[in-house]
Amino acid sequence: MNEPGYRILHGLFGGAELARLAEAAESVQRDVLAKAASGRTSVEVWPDGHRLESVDGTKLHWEPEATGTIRSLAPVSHLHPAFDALWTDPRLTGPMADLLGVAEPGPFVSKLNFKRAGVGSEFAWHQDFPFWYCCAGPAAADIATAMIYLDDAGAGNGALSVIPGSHRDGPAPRDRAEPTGLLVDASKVDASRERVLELPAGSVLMFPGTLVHRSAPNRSDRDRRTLLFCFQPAGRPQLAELRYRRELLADLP
Ligand SMILES: O=C(O)CCC(=O)C(=O)O
Repeated sequence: MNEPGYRILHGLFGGAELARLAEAAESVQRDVLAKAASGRTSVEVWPDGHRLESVDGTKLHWEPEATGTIRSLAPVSHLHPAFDALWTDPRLTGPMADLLGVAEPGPFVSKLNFKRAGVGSEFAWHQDFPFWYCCAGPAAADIATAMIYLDDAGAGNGALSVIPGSHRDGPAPRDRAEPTGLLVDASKVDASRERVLELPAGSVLMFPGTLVHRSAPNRSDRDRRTLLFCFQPAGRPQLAELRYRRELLADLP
């Protein structure tokens, strides 16, 4: 991986194709909300109080402070063919093969983050690695994300921020007082190194699981929707086939 630990691909999607992906996000949201309203779902509450509801093979993560608004859906690619096609799109798989150092990247999990205007909540400083480690064990080191921007992202609508180079230090010390046990200890993050990545719709950001990142709440009047496609070497089990084993956090700092 290059020095800053992330790669930006400008203008990978655009025009009618980008509009189709954004429409797909809205159509998936409509279908999932309709099914959630039917009540035939199972609900789990995370230690931080966030509610996750299983609908149609996806976990619907509700916005904690905006009743009826979806924060994210994962996995999501099985819910729309336009999403599913992204797993084999050479514009993603080529750079991802380079990043992972493998000939053939395959799916681990897909996610749709809505970060809606006015209500999209924050993501505190974290690495994706601890969550993946609790599911995939050491194989989590071989997973990386392609984040596809469906809307322009700026400081005002909760653009993603990163700590360049943080991936090189491996798993970061976690905040032991925080209920999920998954967040980075913010007191140990050098916030003077924070870089807010303001990117136009159609961009793609690629980064490994150990890059420290966060995003502010979206208090603006502009949605900040993104698709996150997490790749790993082809042939390995996907997240949905694995069990979350919180006890594995004990292996990490
Ligand atoms: O969409 C964002 O702002 C953050 C995404 C992220 O870090 C996550 O989904 O784990």
